[in-house]
Amino acid sequence: MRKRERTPTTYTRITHPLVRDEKDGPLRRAGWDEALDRAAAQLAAARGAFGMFSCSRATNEMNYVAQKFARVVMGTNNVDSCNRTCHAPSVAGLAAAFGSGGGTSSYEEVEHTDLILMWGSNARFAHPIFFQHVLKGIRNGAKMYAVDPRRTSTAEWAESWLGLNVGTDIPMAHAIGREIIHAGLYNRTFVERATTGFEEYAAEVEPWTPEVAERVTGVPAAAITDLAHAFARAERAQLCWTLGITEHHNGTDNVRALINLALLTGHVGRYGSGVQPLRGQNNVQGGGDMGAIPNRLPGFQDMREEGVRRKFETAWNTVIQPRHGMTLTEMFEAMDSGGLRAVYCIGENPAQSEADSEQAVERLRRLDSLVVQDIFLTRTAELADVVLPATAAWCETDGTTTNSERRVQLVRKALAPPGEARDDIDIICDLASRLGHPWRFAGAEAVWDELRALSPQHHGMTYGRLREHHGIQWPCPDLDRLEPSYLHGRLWEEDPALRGRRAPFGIVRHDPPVDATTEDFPLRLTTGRRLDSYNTGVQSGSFASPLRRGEYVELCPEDAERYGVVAGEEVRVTSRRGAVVAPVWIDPGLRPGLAFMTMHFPDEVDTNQLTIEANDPIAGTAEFKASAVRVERLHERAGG
Ligand SMILES: Nc1nc2c(c(=O)[nH]1)N[C@H]1C(S)=C(S)[C@@H](COP(=O)(O)OP(=O)(O)OC[C@H]3O[C@@H](n4cnc5c(=O)[nH]c(N)nc54)[C@H](O)[C@@H]3O)O[C@H]1N2
Ligand SMILES: Nc1nc2c(c(=O)[nH]1)N[C@H]1C(S)=C(S)[C@@H](COP(=O)(O)OP(=O)(O)OC[C@H]3O[C@@H](n4cnc5c(=O)[nH]c(N)nc54)[C@H](O)[C@@H]3O)O[C@H]1N2
Ligand SMILES: [Mo]
Repeated sequence: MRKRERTPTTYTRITHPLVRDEKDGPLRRAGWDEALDRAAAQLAAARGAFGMFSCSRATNEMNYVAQKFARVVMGTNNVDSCNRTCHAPSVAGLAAAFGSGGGTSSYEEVEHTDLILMWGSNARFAHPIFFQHVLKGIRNGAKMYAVDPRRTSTAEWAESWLGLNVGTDIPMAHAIGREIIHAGLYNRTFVERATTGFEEYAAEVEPWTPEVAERVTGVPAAAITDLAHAFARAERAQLCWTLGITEHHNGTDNVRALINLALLTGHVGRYGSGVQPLRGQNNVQGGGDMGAIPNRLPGFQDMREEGVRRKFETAWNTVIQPRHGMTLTEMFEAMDSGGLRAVYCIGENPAQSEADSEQAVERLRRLDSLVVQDIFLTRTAELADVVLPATAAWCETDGTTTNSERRVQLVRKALAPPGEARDDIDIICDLASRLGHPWRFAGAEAVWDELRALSPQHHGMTYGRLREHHGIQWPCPDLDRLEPSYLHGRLWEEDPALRGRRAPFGIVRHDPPVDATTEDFPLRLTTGRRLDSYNTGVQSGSFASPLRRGEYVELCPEDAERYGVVAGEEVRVTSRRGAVVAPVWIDPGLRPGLAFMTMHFPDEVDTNQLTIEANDPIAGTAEFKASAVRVERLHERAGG
């Protein structure tokens, strides 16, 4: 257990390369040539056992070049990003239902809809820009429903808050689906025209009466029925979700259960109606679109298809592996067996962001070589053999990023990078050159134009047009017109020849969280975000603010009383994997039995020592949202 330090850690920018001469020796300053030579030699030695983590904070262009490095220079599809820890289940679930992994609507449509269902999402804190559109929608008359175990800041704006037990989203969704069917409110035309598997779905949800669901979810049957009727009767509805749905051992099943509700009611494929996962880091959508994922080439094209492979092989003058690479999760597992011996980590901090972080750090230590390219000296960088200082994508480079509504937008260089820091793309190209691939791009636009030639859904988006239209949503195959703001309008076509593929209902079953609550671990701990801080705190840890109050374990007043603890008191929080010390915060928006912590202050309180590495078998995402813990007093109070 790490001792809690009272002074918050701050990070400073890395301004020159660093190398380590011996495995357990210190990092020392090096010149660029020495650092790059060394990184190249180490990666060359690990061919066949190499993996790359790519940065969802950086541009599309950088992600395109990074995945090309993995595939062409290192000959592997082992490339992944933080999408694995957050929305991989959304991409998998959407792709299974609709054939593509993007959210179906646009932000503007949220302003012109009748019902906004925020499911497992604290957008008021985590998606404040999107939330402005939600507020406009509410002002225009939309009703918002919030489904979240905590009465969050988002829920404060809702017509109705459904405070369900953690990990009971499938019972909740199934009960809503059953009620819609029994009340005769489902959209027969759409179900018959555009979906498959309705009978099987209706049979699957049949046992979930509102009363049975109330017993499992803890939400009154009347509230479930009310939401079912409101959702089905709404002329237009937006179903938005985030990590409350995906960060579970069955996250993909959860996503399918929500998509089922949109299929049942026809709330998809029309202006104002759709399903939207609000993505995580600013360019995690784009990183995946650029192929920085193990199962897709740029433009979400599958390398198992020969035609696709041929196209890229010709363009890149290489051989593409015809099978999917390892996910981030699988790469960590392969570090145990020696199947993965070298990692090139660009703009990720897995030493603190992975579930069961102590195990993650041990695995990173065991690598033959770790090359880290970041803007700050993170805890992951401290473990590296070579550290390469990069420019910050959002203010020191040119390029594009893609947001949750699939909109590609330009970012422009506004500041000079500090010290010897260099552009991510230039660093990758210099490494590629040392490994026999003399790459050079005349700026970000040249990279983008190479991508446009290979990805039909981006083909029509020249930099000129992106400038002219203030960003363009994909798909944009043509240079002379724009597509509608929403996807899958074809599902509504009467003519089967025009309609395309039907969307299947997902037949999924309730499966409670892996880490069971027991007498020894009676509290359900869920983890997440606050408005004032960002992920592992690397980029948000350096400013002082009265809002940033550091880490706490948040409990409801009843539980604080039950465990004899008071606000501000330091307590020990223990799970089956580790223990941390944190002060108590009392939050009346929590229900008895539920505790909350963030992931923002790992240097002071390493929350991920508590979380469980129970992964979704389809997407590989860990169950960050459900661990079992106990809370104990550290000191006996006098007279207490
Ligand atoms: N300020 C800020 N903004 C951020 C970030 C940040 O660190 N700080 N990080 C960015 C990233 S990478 C991401 S992925 C997004 C994440 O954005 P969100 O997913 O909105 O954020 P979280 O707080 O992790 O989780 C959302 C909600 O899930 C609820 N929840 C927990 N368990 C369950 C459950 O079993 N069922 C349901 N229905 N809900 C549950 C929690 O109570 C929480 O309110 O935010 C992005 N934006
Ligand atoms: N307990 C718990 N743990 C969680 C979660 C949770 O809800 N609960 N959520 C998970 C989720 S959704 C996510 S996304 C992960 C986040 O996990 P990570 O991505 O590992 O964490 P970040 O702190 O976002 O790290 C981003 C890194 O990118 C660097 N960076 C920023 N811009 C640039 C750039 O332009 N170039 C380069 N080279 N580097 C750059 C930053 O300095 C920082 O080190 O955490 C996961 N872990
Ligand atoms: Mo995320």
